Amino acid sequence: MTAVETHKTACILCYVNCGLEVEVQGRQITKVRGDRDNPRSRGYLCQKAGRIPFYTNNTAHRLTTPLRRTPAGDFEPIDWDTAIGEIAEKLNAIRAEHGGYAFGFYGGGGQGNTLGGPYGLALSKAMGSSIFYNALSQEKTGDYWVNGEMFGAQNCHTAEDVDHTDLLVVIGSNPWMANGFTRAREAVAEIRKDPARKLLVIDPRRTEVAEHADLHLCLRPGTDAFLLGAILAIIVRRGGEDRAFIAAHTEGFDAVRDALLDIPVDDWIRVADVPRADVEAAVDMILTAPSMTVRVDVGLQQARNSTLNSYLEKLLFLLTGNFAKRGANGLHAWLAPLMGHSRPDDVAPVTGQLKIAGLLPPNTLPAQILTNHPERLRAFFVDSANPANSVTNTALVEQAFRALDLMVVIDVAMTETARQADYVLPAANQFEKWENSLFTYEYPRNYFHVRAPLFPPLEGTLVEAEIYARIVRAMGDMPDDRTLAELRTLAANDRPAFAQAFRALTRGEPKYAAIAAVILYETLGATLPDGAAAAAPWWLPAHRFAADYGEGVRGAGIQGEGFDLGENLFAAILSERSSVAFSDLGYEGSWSLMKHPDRRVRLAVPAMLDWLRRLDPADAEPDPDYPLMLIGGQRRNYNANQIIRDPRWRKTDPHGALHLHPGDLAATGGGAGDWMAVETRVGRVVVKVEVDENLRPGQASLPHGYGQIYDTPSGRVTVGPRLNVITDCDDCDPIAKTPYHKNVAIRVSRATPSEVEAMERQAALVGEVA
Ligand SMILES: Nc1nc2c(c(=O)[nH]1)N[C@H]1C(S)=C(S)[C@@H](COP(=O)(O)OP(=O)(O)OC[C@H]3O[C@@H](n4cnc5c(=O)[nH]c(N)nc54)[C@H](O)[C@@H]3O)O[C@H]1N2
Ligand SMILES: Nc1nc2c(c(=O)[nH]1)N[C@H]1C(S)=C(S)[C@@H](COP(=O)(O)OP(=O)(O)OC[C@H]3O[C@@H](n4cnc5c(=O)[nH]c(N)nc54)[C@H](O)[C@@H]3O)O[C@H]1N2
Ligand code: SF4
Ligand SMILES: [Mo]
Repeated sequence: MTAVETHKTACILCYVNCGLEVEVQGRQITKVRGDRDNPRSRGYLCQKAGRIPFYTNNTAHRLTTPLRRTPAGDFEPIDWDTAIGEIAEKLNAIRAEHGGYAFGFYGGGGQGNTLGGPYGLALSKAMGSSIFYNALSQEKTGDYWVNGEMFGAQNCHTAEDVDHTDLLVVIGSNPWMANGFTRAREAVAEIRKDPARKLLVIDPRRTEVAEHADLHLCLRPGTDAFLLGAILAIIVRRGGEDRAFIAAHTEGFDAVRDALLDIPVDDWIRVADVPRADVEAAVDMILTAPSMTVRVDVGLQQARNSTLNSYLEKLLFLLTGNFAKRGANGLHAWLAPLMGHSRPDDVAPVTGQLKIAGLLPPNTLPAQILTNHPERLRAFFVDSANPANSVTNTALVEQAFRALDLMVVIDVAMTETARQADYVLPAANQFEKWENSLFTYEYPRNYFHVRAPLFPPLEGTLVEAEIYARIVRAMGDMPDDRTLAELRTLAANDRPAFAQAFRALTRGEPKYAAIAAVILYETLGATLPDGAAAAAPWWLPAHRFAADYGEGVRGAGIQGEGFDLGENLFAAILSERSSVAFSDLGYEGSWSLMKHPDRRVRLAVPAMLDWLRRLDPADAEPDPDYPLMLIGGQRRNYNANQIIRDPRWRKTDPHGALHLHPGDLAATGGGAGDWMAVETRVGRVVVKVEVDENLRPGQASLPHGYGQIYDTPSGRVTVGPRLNVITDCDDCDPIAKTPYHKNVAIRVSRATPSEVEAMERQAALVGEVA
């Protein structure tokens, strides 16, 4: 019997990354508790974390050898040296013949693993490429674009002080199911218990969090811009704006006020289909609250008028002065920003698509490949993402992947995306290596959590850092061994001298700057305690952050000056197993994080004010051919993006049911438990149907995170809907190209007898997916 060990780690099922204390026996996690020593999550866990052993314990679906596509279209196992050698050779040929635009990268991290990211990007830079897509650029880039305009950089990012707020406003997010901020259910329960604190929810569905609300504005799906516009208009008509805050900290209020005063308030409230009295009551709550924080997520950001929604949501807290103070919204620190900042002239070749925060939208990915344009995308790496399931229009995405000259997928399992690849490289999973996440969405105190492995890598797999290091080396891009050995010696004995030598090397040679992460891994990494080599790239941001925000670092309790402060910060993040506070800039710290040199918020964003003026109520009318409005990707109790590949992890909702309002279900002539066809202009999926009385009439919902395909001894099974089979790349935001997944126009009918038979056959096989 192997001994039971207790370890600290983190949950990887959403970007809150709660601290876990786990019991481990051999290669199994046998018990999961909340880590009370974790200062961020303080022992909290949601319904999903206890099911995390389904990610670690079942290795039946793990990849354990590199795979190469055969001419017949299936895969053959090959050894690592062959895989790395062939991939490196093909990359060199593409780089020499076509240059950087031919190479693209997707992913580089999921909800709990961002440590591979710097290595993937090093390869990208070595290829001379800046064609980069990830999950954020199909949900958050509208928000980032607005942040760039208002705060001066697209990686100025706001967070919420939920714990201290007097009024929590939740728009298009369901923290009860999706969390999204720390201790979500507890924090909501605390607000509910305190009669002085209030909760306002804006969501078409009576969500689990709306059940706790003091007021729920149950708007018509897709009409947030109208409702938020009307709310803001009422605020300025009443003179409710915070004049002192506006004068002290902002520019452009007059233009904003003029645009808001033009809004036909009653018409727009009618479009949103909420009682006028409720809207007035909401404004009363907002204007009387000593502090308010606004919490949004993809219910607003993947809804119609997405980028405009993000602008209006920010005006709500800015015009009322609920920014950079206790209980409000504020900018948060990052050890290193998760994304970049793009200039307005930074566009992709072929599509001319604007980059935002250094990212391109997956909605434009097929167009970047399926063309004869000389600068088209030819070689593509996907790491820690499953775009064949998670990106709009599955059929088109798969067609594009098959049109590439080279596609490499790095994953732990044979995903739907990996099935399209030329090479599949098996990674060690998130509890078999050093990892961290980068979502430091707290305000004003920020924590960073580096996790130590619980298990050694599964045999046959490699850690991402090692995979990319081997590729870069095989491409011939690494400095010579003597240079590396000298750096290693310096790193072990004299960090300031190492810093100098490292800087000299990377500043002297752009090709070494490109692969700085890999050089750190192979030099400094080799000297780090406990085999934490992969964490070496954090050394650079630790020094940069300490140099820029020394006050914040010391405010979080890490001592030192100059170079020492950076070293101490790096040592702290490496050694603290329950996460460490790395920055506390106080509530006023938002101003030092702003990037406009005068530290004043730009309230007037001309493109947004134009859009507001052009909003047309007719656009909110239902499509007669596709009359229902689908939440295309609802967060429920047991979905977690595409992370867990074992259907048994779900305690409920095994088939990923379609939810309909009882009246809408009756209109189809079907009943609960029937198989239904959901159709759009793009595609058709067949799903089981259930009733949900909390939906608005006319609104439907399908869950996010299903559609995994497994091979069983009795045949191939798709578990739950491949939702993006029905979504359309062009149904998206005009600026950021964010898909309008929360407002997908559909029609529903009963499935045909042959569809029913096929679905029943597959449903019977789900139990065989071990
Ligand atoms: N259980 C679970 N939790 C998760 C995840 C998961 O897969 N499963 N994924 C994580 C990730 S990556 C993300 S991005 C977050 C997303 O988290 P959320 O955004 O909270 O999740 P969703 O359920 O997609 O959508 C939120 C709400 O939008 C509402 N909605 C639909 N249409 C509209 C509309 O037109 N206007 C408004 N105002 N609301 C609308 C829906 O009714 C729903 O309540 O969840 C994270 N947490
Ligand atoms: N229609 C519709 N589509 C949506 C959404 C929606 O609401 N509706 N939501 C969108 C949102 S908000 C998001 S965030 C995306 C999420 O979708 P994706 O961007 O595809 O990301 P994940 O689901 O997190 O993908 C996780 C992948 O990483 C793999 N993996 C797990 N651990 C490791 C590891 O250690 N190393 C490596 N290399 N791989 C690993 C998993 O096997 C899986 O393939 O989906 C988006 N797509
Ligand atoms: S809130 Fe997110 S990180 Fe925390 S336990 Fe739930 S899924 Fe895991
Ligand atoms: Mo997401």
